[in-house]
Amino acid sequence: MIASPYSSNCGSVVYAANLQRCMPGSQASLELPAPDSETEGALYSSNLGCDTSDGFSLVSAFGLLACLKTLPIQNFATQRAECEALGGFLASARSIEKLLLVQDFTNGVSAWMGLDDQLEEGKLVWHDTGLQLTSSEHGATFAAGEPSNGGGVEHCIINNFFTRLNDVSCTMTYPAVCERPMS
Ligand SMILES: [Ca+2]
Repeated sequence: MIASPYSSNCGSVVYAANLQRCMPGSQASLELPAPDSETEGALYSSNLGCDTSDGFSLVSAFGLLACLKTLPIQNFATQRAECEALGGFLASARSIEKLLLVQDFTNGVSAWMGLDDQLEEGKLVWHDTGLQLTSSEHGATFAAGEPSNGGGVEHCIINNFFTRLNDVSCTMTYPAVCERPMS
């Protein structure tokens, strides 16, 4: 679960998801142009805890926020290294809401996620926390019958497999979703 940054950042203002910025309290109208950040100051910063350098975007959907970037098609190890070099981790999705947010972001194209059992078969570990996949997380996010370890070679995780997670060979090539922690 990602904490909402705007609950602490906005104070007496509200967050306008379509504008991706804080707006003045109940007087805000989404029909009006956004305030000029030059004159209104940091209150109207659009970052809201997402470092948007290097092409990352603040994504808002299903009641969650995440700081995401897609990486072009590569194998799992290459994607993990490139994402970590950007100060991120391959995206996590411990809930169906987070998984749907990520899959929305990739427009239904399968992409590498931050979860694998390369170290020990059957022990899937999240990259962002180092913690093992729980049974409830598995039930919420994996496709039926997955992870299957098909052919004994499926140790890395993609999304958008019948709208859920699936294990495939780490040497296959997919885009990846890189996620930066929200500050
Ligand atoms: Ca599989």
